[in-house]
Amino acid sequence: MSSVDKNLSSIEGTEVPNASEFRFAIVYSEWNSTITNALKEGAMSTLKHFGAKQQNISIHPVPGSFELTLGAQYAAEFTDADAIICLGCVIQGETRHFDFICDAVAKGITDLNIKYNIPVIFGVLTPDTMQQAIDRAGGKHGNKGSEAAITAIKMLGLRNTFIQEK
Ligand code: DLZ
Repeated sequence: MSSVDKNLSSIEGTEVPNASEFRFAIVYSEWNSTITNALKEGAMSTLKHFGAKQQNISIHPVPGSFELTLGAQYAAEFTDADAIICLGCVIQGETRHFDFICDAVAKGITDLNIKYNIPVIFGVLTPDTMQQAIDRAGGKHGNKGSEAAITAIKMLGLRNTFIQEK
């Protein structure tokens, strides 16, 4: 299914919990900063749209997407974040660097979800071209940073549902 069909940036009709009591850390890559800054802005404005308080959102840059895993681990260890949103953009190049970075960060972030038992959201674009990245960072395919923020809030809502039912 294409990202057009799964565009969570169209938030009407989706049930997103109130985020006013949640704390978030955003870890973002400085590589492809035009894109990652747009993802970060999308994430922040969406968190606030759903009630998150500015003082409950901490922002942490890392050099490249490969460093997102350790950046997120630091956030899990050293902040009181309920959820961590990782934002990056790895563009397919002529070498296998792309595969190594994408595989490593996907696995690293997956492991952090389990290790810390908190949502660590994979908001990493892996496009073939810069235009595809632009399209997904506030362009015609929405803003994947915004979608990552919604995912974080929904996962915290799910956590609270389980806690209340216990
Ligand atoms: C080295 C590299 C390359 C070639 N491409 C990207 C990219 O498209 N997106 C990105 O976020 N980072 C890239 N990097 C940097 C790596 O993520 C990492 O910072 C370095 O390999 C140092 O560990």
